[in-house]
Amino acid sequence: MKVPMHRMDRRRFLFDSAAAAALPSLGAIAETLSQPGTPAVTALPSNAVPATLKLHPGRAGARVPGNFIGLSYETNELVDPSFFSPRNTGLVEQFRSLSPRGVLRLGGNTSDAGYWKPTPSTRPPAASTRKVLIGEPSSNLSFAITPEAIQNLHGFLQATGWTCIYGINLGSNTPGRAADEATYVAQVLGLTQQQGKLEYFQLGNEPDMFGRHLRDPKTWSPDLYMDQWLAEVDAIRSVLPAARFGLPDTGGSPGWYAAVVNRLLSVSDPPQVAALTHHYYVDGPPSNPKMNIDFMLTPNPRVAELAKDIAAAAARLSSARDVRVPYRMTEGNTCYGGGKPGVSDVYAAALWAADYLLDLACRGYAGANLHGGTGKYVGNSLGGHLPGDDLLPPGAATLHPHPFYTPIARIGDQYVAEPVAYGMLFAGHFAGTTAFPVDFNPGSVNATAYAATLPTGQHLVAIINKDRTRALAIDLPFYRQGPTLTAPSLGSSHVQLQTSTTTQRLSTVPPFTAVLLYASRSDRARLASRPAAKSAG
Ligand code: BDP
Repeated sequence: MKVPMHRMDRRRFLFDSAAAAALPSLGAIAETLSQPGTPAVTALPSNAVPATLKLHPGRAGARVPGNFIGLSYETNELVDPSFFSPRNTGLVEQFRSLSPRGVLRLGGNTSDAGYWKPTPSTRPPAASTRKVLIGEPSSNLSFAITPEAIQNLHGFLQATGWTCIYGINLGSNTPGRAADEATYVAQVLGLTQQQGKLEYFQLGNEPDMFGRHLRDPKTWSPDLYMDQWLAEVDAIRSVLPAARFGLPDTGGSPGWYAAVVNRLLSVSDPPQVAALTHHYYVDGPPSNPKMNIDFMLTPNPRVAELAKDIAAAAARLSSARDVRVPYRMTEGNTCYGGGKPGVSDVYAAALWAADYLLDLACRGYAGANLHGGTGKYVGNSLGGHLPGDDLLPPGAATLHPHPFYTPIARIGDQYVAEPVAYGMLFAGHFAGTTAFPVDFNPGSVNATAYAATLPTGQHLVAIINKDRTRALAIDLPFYRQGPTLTAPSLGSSHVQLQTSTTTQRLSTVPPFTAVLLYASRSDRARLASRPAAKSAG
């Protein structure tokens, strides 16, 4: 694993919660995992709760694309052409470590503030189309996107092996400028249908929220959005007929999917829809006391509701068009408003990310992009500053990544993988697999399980124990322990994703630990010889 561990000199371990003190043995367990030849977990803790797990590998579920893992960055990052550049080798290396072929989504609130500046003399759009009021009414966050930024973005994507979902301003743009920008971006990045780097365009970020900062809330509606979206799309298609689009990229409002699909089905010459998309944050803002570690790790019914609505809309569009329209979670993280210190930037966020991403994968999502980037630009997306900073005592800001939820942070002169990135790495083991259902009963323990078949036919199981105090006793014969996510406590910034070298069977998943388990050959042989019995464990 090339991802550097947290530098302990940052002393972010100050955020370790009381749970660390209550569980002095977990550190010892984590140590043990890294020692060759020793059993991963030696003794069954007395409080281990027995779990039952039945696997159904014969019932193929969602196919998890190889490019499932993604990151989301503010379009504002493009204002500095040296950021997404092949010469920014530290960032390139972090992307490559996270996934050999992920998807970078550019968007966020700032995507409705950027303007295309093809030549040095190009002027910003007229003030009437430039009105961007994000957060503070006085903020004007207009910024230029230049050809140099797009060329460097292409080099960055080539260096990382990633592709891109490119956000174009809908909130304060003109169709003509959008078409000029799209033409240039498509020409430089190349379309993925032709082995290029551009997956699709998205026009406008969270249009369901435009009534708060860009449009008249009294009249704004999905239909008005579609009028404006189609005007920009048509301008792009007139110069770039092969262009594909993701929409509606909403912040919530699942009702919008159906309205958008209705409208798409009513136009005579519909554009190519590459994906239906939405965003998800557990809750927020940082000042919200409810947004704590325990709430973050509690199963949230909104995940299933959003999945149900977007899957239904995608299915309706797919059957009407006779093509498969996928759905993707294009921007999300723990706490909106830039993340919360001590919640979004600690180990609990790694467990949240691992669980959330695998949940989406098994619910049929084509991918998920977790949001982050540079503190300044996420700050701009929120009106000019990160509200999480207001919660910190004086002088503590340097102990945290900015934004607080970012998977990859810039600390000093280095790019560092933050806790959320470890959860992404864990979940990334399911990329390229085919999920299958499980019946998992962890009793009253807060734990989840997911399973999939690798292209080799081997079975893979993930067990994520999010419980603060209780271990899970599991009985999975013929499975060996793979990468394991641990930390001294839920509030720790010292996260470990370690590969166990033990051949011993894992019988216990300690509290706040996530483990991947790979079937040994004997399991495959056993299942092959007993095709009717689709269960193991
Ligand atoms: C999303 C916006 C993004 C923000 C994020 C946040 O698209 O630009 O940075 O919220 O609040 O809704 O952290």
